[in-house]
Amino acid sequence: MECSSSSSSSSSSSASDEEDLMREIIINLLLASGVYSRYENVNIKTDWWETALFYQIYPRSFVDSDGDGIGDINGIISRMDYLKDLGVNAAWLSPIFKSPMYDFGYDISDYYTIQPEYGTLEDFEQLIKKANTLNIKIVLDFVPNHTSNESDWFIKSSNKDEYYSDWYVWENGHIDADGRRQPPNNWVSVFRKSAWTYSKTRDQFYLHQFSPAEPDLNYRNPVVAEEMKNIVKYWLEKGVAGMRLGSVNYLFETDKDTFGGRFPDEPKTGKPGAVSDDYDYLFHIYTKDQEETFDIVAQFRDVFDAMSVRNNFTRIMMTVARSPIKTTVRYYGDNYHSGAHIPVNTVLIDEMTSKELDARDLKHAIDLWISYMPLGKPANWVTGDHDTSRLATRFRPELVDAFNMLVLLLPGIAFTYMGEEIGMINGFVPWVETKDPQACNTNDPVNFIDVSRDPVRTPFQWNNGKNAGFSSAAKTWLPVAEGFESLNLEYQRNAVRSHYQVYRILSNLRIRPAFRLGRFESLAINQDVFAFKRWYNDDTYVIVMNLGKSYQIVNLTVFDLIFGQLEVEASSVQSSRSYSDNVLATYLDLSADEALVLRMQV
Ligand SMILES: *[C@@H]1O[C@H](CO)[C@@H](O)[C@H](O)[C@H]1NC(C)=O
Ligand SMILES: *[C@@H]1O[C@H](CO)[C@@H](O)[C@H](O)[C@H]1NC(C)=O
Ligand SMILES: CC(=O)N[C@H]1CO[C@H](CO)[C@@H](O)[C@@H]1O
Ligand SMILES: [Ca+2]
Ligand SMILES: [Ca+2]
Repeated sequence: MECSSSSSSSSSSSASDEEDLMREIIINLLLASGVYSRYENVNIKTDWWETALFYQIYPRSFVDSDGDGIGDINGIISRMDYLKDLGVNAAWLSPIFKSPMYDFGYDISDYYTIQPEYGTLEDFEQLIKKANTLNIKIVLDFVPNHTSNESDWFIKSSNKDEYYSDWYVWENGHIDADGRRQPPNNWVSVFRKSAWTYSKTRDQFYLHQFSPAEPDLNYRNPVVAEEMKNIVKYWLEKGVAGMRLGSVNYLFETDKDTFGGRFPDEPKTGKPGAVSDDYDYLFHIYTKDQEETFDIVAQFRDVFDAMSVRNNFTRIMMTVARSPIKTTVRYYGDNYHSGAHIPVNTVLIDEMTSKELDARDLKHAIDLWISYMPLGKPANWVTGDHDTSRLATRFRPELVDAFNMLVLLLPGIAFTYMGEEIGMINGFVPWVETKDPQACNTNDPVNFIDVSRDPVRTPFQWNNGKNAGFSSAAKTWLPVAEGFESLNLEYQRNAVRSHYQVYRILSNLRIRPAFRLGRFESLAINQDVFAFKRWYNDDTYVIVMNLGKSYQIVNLTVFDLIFGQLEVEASSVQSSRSYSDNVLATYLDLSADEALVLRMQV
């Protein structure tokens, strides 16, 4: 097979000529529909989501349309064309429902209403409309585990309203020897400190696995489960293509009836340095991954399936459960329980914890997911979200393209957290401007930085104007990250080589059968160089990345059936290679941090 683009002659002229040529090639590559239409004829049916590129929008920080310093739905509408341009198939939005914002929307007070500062239901309907015209799907974050402590449901429950009384997990505490009120047991919340907060109104403690502003719903009450399913139905009927069920592994706590009616203490981990307020002080055997969870997940799935049949368009369910691998992949479902379409895979975050990247660790992480997930289901890859340090900061800015190559070209579904396509770095948010409850909870103006999630939520950097083009406000809800004058979309759009340009090339490559449907094989060629092969019929690619800080020479014929010459299809920004350059399979020199997408010449 031969790529239908005919530019095989690579001239070696002056740098600026070469840049012009490069730009021209990129533009042709992206715009000449003929290049890609050939691939679209491959007649293997995949459903829309199975190879989709998902883009996560954190609405508060994407675009502010009305100058109040807070991103909003109209802002998102105004940039839908940008998503189209990027090659995105679906956007998933962090929560946009009504919320007092103690946890920035993850504490929902009304699942049927849009948070007013983000817009109205009409705005949201406009968003769906606009997305439909561009053939982009919209997925919403749902947060089934807990509501806001300021929701009507919780207020009524606190007041022992007959209907709502059992909607939350209420327990008596006890008075200790010193006459102090103590919580029911030793459970600790993910955000530190006791998972129980006393309610004066009800004279009982309520459970919150996250912040005290986020009381856990009681899924042992069937009325609660029904109501939550109704919410899913409501939004699917509004036209959303799916919902993301965050923290599903926290839905159930152990059945206290099997412990004589009292929730038991969780055992201590004995982890050095962990104090009783810390989440890792305990093993969470009674508060995470309970068996009942898989049953409720299957019940939710039924709602999605019913809706998919009704409208002849698959509505997808994503689940997030950061658990041991064998547990996480159970959310795919089995013979007894249907599961999620997409159990979100965070191995590229959870397993790649060292700044000193090792190609063998990377191979190991990828193999981990592929080995444990059920055969025949699509994999999915995530390198970041609104809780996780950005790629450029977690590793090195030079490795942004390599990680985008992984996410976009590994088999299956890809997720990009907004800003990773331009390699945004964590912003600096000082203590006085800190908003994240997880950081505030430390009460520590020095060490808060270790847990604060604000740095990854700073406004999207559109251009070098006021507030990086995010907002016209005098002050934005979080400060714009330093360095936006040169690290922004507009700058990268005009640059010949930039993370953005690489990303667009990758999202176009993704459409080819080798990446949509092809087989996969990977190798840690040595400690620093990771490579993988994707092929479909005789169309074969090798993606190779030097994760180390020194020059490397590798021989790609270590892969079966790789030989001769390979042509460069994409190269990381610091690579000296350009599109259509040739390299020898037997001898490839890679500079530090260089990453390439190569195509076999046959
Ligand atoms: C809800 O929780 C937040 C955070 O803990 C607290 O500041 C607020 O007062 C609570 N609201 C009510 C109505 O109790
Ligand atoms: C369902 O949609 C597919 C394409 O998305 C179409 O081929 C098929 O005919 C549709 N079926 C019905 C019953 O409308
Ligand atoms: C990745 C993710 O969705 N994280 C959220 C999990 O739930 C907590 C509590 O609602 C949020 O604070 C996180 O942002
Ligand atoms: Ca706004
Ligand atoms: Ca729960």
